[in-house]
Amino acid sequence: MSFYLGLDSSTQSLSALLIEVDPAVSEAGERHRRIVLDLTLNFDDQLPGYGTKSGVFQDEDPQVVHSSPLMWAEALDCLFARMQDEGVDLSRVVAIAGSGQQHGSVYLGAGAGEAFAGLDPERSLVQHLQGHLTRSSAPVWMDSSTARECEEITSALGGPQSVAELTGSRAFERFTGPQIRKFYQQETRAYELTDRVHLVSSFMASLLAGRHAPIDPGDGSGMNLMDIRERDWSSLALEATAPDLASKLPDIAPSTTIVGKVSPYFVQRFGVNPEASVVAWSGDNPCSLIGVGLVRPGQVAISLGTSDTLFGFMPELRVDPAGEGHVFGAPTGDYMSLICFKNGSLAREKVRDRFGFDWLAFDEALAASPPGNNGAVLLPWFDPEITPTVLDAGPRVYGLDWKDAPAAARAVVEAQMASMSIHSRWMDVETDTIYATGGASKNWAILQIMADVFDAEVLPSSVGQTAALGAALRAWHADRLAAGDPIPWSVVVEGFSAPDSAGRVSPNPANKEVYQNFLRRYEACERHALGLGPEPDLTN
Ligand code: XUL
Repeated sequence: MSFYLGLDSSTQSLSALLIEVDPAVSEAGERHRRIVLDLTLNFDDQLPGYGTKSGVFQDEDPQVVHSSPLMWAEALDCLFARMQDEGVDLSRVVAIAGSGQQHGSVYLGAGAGEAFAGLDPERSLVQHLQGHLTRSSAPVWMDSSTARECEEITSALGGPQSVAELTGSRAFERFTGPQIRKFYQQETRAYELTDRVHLVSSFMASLLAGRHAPIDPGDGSGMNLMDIRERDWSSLALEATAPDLASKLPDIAPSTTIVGKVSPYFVQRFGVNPEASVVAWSGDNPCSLIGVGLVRPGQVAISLGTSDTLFGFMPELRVDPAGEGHVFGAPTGDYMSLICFKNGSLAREKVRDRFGFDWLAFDEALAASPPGNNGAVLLPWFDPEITPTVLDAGPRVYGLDWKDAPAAARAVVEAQMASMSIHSRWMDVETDTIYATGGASKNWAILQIMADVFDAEVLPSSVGQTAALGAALRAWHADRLAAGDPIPWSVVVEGFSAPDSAGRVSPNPANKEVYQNFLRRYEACERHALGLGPEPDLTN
C-alpha cells in the first residue's frame, strides 16, 4: 500500500490529508483506497504569536490584507510534527502535492535558494528563512488595494478585454501582477533586492523540495502575468507590470511536474520517506476541482469557505465578456471557469455573531423565515467585495430589519446564492446538479437555499477538505505518470470524490417562482447600489 499526502495552505489553516492506495487492481477491477488521516492546524489558535485574525493581519485600511510567510513555514513544521505525534508512518509516503490559497505572494532575496538547499534539521524552517524575506508580509487574495495598478496594467495592455483574452481574467486587485507592481512602485529598493517572487503554493513546495519550485498553470493564471493559452509568462504582461520581472519569477511547469525528492530536512526531522517526490503545488480552487471530481464538462461546484467560489471544468477556453469571472488552468491540462466572492464564511459568521448564535441556532433562524424573505434584500459587502467589484465596504439593505434575526440570517444566505447565480451566467453551464463543498456545505438549511435559488440538485461532498484531497489525488496521478503507468483522471477521482448522495438536497418546486422573483429583485438592488440602476421597487 502506498501513501500520498495532500497539503492545503489556506487562508485560515494548514491541513494534511493522507490517502492510501493499493498499487494493484484486484481481479474484480477494484483498487483498495482510503483516507488515512485528515488533520488541520488553525493559524489563529495554534500559532497565536503571529497575531492573525482569521489567518490575516488587520490593517487600518480595510483594503490592505496581508499574512505571514513565516507563519506558513512554521505551520509546515508543526503539521509534520503532529503527524509524527499521531503515529503516522511517514516513511510510506510516495509523493506529496499541495494546494495554496491563490494569488498571495512571497518575496525572497538572492540567498533563499541556498537556504532551501541547505535546510538543517537542527533548526526550524522559520530560522532558515530569517533574513531572506525582502517583504516581511505577503499580500493575500483578500487584498483590494491595487485599483490604480490594475488601471495602469490594463491601459498598457490595451483594455480589460485584451487583458482577459491574454491572461484569462481582466486585471483584478488581488491578482499577483498588480500586487507586484504596487510593491515595485512603493518599495522600489526592496523590489530590486527581490530575487524570486513565489506564490503561496510554490513557496510551500520550495520548502518541501529544498529548492525553488515552479508555479503550475492553475495558480499561474491567477496572476495576470501568464499567457493562458501558452501556459507560460507573457512578456507583454510582465513588461506592463514591473521591470526585470522575468528574472524574478519561477518557471511555469505543468501541474504534474515532479519538483524533486523531498528535502532531507523532512526525512531527518520527521521520518519522511527519503524517496518521496514533491509534486508541483497548485491553487486551492484548481485542487478542489479534482477533489470534488470535476474532470468532465457539464457540472459545477460551489465551495463555501473563507471565500465562496463557484467553478466548473472547461474544455475550451472562453473568457467572461463582462470581466467578472476567471479562467484558470485546470490540473488536468484543460481549463476551469471560476467566480470568487470575498464575503463568504466571514460574512455568514458576522451575521451569526451579531445574534450570538451557534450554527444550529443559525439554521433554526433560517427555518423561521420564509423563502424570499418577504422581499427583504441584503447586499452582504461587509468587506470590500470581489464580485461585483465593491471597494467601499459596508452591507447595503433594502427592506431588511437588522433586528429581526431570522430575516437577517436568511438575507445573507439568499444574497450569497443569488449573487453566485447571477454572476455565473457567463459560464453557460446547465446547472442541474451542484457539488457543494467547504465548511458551510455541512449545513443543510444553507444547501436548501442553494438548491432553491439555482433550481438544481445539490450534492454535498463526502470529504470536508476537498482542496487537500485534490492535492493528494494529484500526488498519486503525477507519481504514476512519472513511473510510466498513467492513470486516467476519471479513475483517479473515482471513489474518493464521490459525493454524499444520502445528503442530496432537491429544490422545492413550491419555491421556484419565489426565487425567480427574488433573483430579479436582487439584481435590481445590486444595480441600484452600484449606481447602475434606479431605486428598486420592492413591492413586487
Ligand atoms: C480565488 C480566490 C480565493 C482564494 C481563497 O480566485 O481568490 O478563492 O483562492 O483561498
